[in-house]
Amino acid sequence: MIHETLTPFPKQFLWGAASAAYQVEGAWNEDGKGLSNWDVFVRIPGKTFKGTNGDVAVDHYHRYKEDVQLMKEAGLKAYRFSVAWARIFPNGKGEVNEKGLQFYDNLIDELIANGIEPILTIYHWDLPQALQEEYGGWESRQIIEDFTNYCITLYKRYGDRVKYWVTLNEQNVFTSHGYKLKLHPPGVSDDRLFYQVNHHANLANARAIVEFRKYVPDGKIGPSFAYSPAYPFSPKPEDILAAENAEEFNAHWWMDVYAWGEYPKATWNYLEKKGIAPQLEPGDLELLKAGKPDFMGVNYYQTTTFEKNPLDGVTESGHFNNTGQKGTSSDRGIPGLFKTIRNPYLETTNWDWTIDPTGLRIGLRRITNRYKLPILITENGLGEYDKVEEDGSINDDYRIQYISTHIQAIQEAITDGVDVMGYCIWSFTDLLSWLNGFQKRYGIVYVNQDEEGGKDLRRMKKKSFYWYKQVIESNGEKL
Ligand code: BGP
Repeated sequence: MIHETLTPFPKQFLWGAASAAYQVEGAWNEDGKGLSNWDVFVRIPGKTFKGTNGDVAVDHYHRYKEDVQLMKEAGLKAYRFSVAWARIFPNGKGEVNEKGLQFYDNLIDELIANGIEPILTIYHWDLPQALQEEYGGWESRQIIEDFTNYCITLYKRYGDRVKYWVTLNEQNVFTSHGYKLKLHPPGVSDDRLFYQVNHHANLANARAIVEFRKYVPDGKIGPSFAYSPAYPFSPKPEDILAAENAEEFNAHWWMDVYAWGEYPKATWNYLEKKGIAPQLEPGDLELLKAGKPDFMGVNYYQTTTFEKNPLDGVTESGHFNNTGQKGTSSDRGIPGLFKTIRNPYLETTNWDWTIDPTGLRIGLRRITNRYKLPILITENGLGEYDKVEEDGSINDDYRIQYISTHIQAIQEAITDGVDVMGYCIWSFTDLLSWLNGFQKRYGIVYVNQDEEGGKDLRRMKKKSFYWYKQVIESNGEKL
C-alpha cells in the first residue's frame, strides 16, 4: 500500500527510550546487591568483546538524576528501564533488600517529577546467580514461584506509580543464547533443555500477568519479543516454505504462546518426533491461556532472509560478528528447515545487521493480523561506531537516518491500521552492549567510556539527540 497521506501519530503516543539494568547501572556490588549470572559470566575469559563487563557500565546507578535531566531536555515521554532482580532479592528469593527497592523508587519518582512515564521491565536477563546455583535457574520449575514472588514485590511497591510493565525481555534470545548457542549464561548447548527452559519462562510470564491483574488492575503488561520477520530468498516454493518454517520456529513459537497460550503445530510435531518437545504438566496450558498480555512488546532491529536447507545442510554453529568487522558473520540454519542467506537488497551495519525499515512495517502488520493486540515498540535503534569531533560534536547522521526511516515505517503501519502505543529507541545514553563492549554505540547521548575503562563517563549530546527532541516536539511530524 502506498498511502497518499499518512495518519498522524496518536496524541498520547509514548515517545521513549529504553535501557537495561546490567547495561547501564554499574554498581554491581553496591548497597546489598547480590551477584547476577552476568556478573559471573563476563568474568569467564573470551566470553565478551575484550572482556568487558558491567561492573561500572555507564554508572547510571549514581548518575540517574543527570540522565533523567537529559531525558527531560530531549522531551522524552517515556523511559523503559529494567530492575535488577539481584538488587531486590540478593539471593533471588527470601530476604528483600530495601536499598535496592529504594533505588528504583528514586528513579521512578525522578522520572515522574520530570513528566516522563516509567515503563518497567521486570527481567532483562540478569538472573540472581544464587538461583542458577541452587536449581539451575530457568532449568527448574521452581523458578516460576520465585519469579512470581519477585514480580509481586515490584507490583506492590511500584504499581501505584508505574502503569506500563514488560515481563520478560526477549525470552527468545536469552533462552536460545543461553541454552543453544552458548553465547549467554549459562553457556550451554542442549536442544532438549532449551525447549524446557523456554517452557518454564512461558509459565513464569503467564503467572506474572495473572498476578498483575490483582495488584495493578489499571496497568498494562506484556512481554518484549525480539522479532526479526522472515523473508524468503526467492519465489521458489522451497524458499517460501523455508521462510514459513523460520517464521513459525523463530517467532510464532513464542508469540502464539503469549497471545493464545498455544504452541504452533508443525513446530511442536517436529520437536516431538525428535524427542525434544517441552514436557507439559497438568494445568500448564490453562495457565498459558490465562496469562493474556495487554500488548505485544516488540524489539525490532532487522529482518532475516531464508532459503531451503537440506537435511545435511548448515547448522546453528556459525560465526557471530561481535567485533564490528563487517562481513565476518556466517550463515546459520537448522538442517531440513531453513538457512539464512544474505539479502542482496539490504544494506547492513558494521555488525552485519540488515537495515530494513519496511521490515518493521511488515512485522507490525503480521502481528496485528495474527494476534489483534496493540503493539509497544520496546526497542529499535542502530549500533554503530561514533566519532567525537575536536569541537566535541558527534555527527551521527547514520543513526538519524536509521531512526527516521523506521519512524516513518511506523507511521505507515499506523495508517495501515496497526495500533502502536509507543516507540522506544535503543538507547538513550550509550551503554554496554552485552557481547560487543562499548564500541558498538546506540545512544543519542554519548558516554565517554570504552573497553579499557577509567574514562570520566561524561555525557555528550549527539546530533541525534537534538533531532529526536524535535521529532517528539512535533509528535512525529518533523522527521
Ligand atoms: C536487544 C537487547 C538489548 C540490546 C540490543 C542491542 O537484543 O534487548 O539489551 O543489547 O538488543 O543488541 P547488541 O547490544 O547485541 O547490539
